[in-house]
Amino acid sequence: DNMEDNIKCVTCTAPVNIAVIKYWGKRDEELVLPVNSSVSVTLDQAQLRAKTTVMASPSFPNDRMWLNGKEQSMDSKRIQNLLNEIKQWRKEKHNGDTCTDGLLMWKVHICSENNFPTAAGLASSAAGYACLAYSLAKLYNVEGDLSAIARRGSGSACRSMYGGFVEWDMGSQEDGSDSVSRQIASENHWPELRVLLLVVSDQQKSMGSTEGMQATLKTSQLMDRRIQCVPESVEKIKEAILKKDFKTFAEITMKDSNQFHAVCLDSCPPIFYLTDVSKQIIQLVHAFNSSCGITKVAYTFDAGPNACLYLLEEDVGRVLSLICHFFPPDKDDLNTFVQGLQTPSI
Ligand code: 2P0
Repeated sequence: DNMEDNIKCVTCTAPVNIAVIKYWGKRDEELVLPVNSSVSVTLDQAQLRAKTTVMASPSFPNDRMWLNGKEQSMDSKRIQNLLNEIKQWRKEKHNGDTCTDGLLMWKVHICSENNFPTAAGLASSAAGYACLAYSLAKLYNVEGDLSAIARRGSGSACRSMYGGFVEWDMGSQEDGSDSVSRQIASENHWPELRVLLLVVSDQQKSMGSTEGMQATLKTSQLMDRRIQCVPESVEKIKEAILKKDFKTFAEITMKDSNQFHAVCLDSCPPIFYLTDVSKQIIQLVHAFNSSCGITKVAYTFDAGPNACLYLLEEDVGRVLSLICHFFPPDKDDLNTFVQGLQTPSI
């Protein structure tokens, strides 16, 4: 971070968030404005995170970007919109006087990496764009509601700007100025709450979220009904979070996940994100809850087959052993693990 050395460099990390009330569908593609509000839980950065370094220098001939070591095109509209908006903030701060502001003329290099599979329905874009928005704001030394900037990169990214429990308010303004996220409760609010991520597949998903939601909005008749239902679910789950009412939290979470996958199935052609293994996990959770006589575990699935389970700390042991019993790791996984132990890794 030294302008005299003719390079300015910032590195940040950002966490993943998993929605319990899903975002699916945009009313404005350009501004990334959703058709419904959503609610999520931000995960601990110690385990899953994006890490982004942004650099600006007069010696860079163009803007360039790398994701997990592979160069990506900077032509992406989302990246351009995000970068332009941050630069606009900087201009406004300096009263539009770009001539004296060398930094705005310098090109940027962006390097981002995730420590988990990208595009496997593990919310990698959320952490990535949240991290990019935050790093660029630091680079350009601007302040403001960064959730609106992150949103321009990827809708769900605006929820990764806060820890704990977060709501992304869909807002009502045409310019998107009130489509921002805010914290419902902090990361210290419900320390007994745990998340288990069951990686069913780390392959890239077949249909990206952006295309998927467009198809659903265009073709699903059930989607209108979903849009009517969400506001009540949002209010109820916020109340359950504040009261630490796990049963209500869990039941709304599962219902919303199933409703989201129902509108996917109702799209034409239908969109399938759940696999047979995902469905077995759903059945296992319901069987476990009914054998306990109380809802102890909730599942939720994003635009991919991987399961996210919410449960309380006291039940983690029992649930993990149940999962390991019914879904034992296969031999190849074991071999990889053993080889991994034998080969020194960085
Ligand atoms: C969510 N998903 O609320 C929902 C649930 C996937 C299923 O937000 O087009 O990558 O970049 O705004 O944010 C994934 O959508 O989509 C997503 P864009 P994004 O987490």
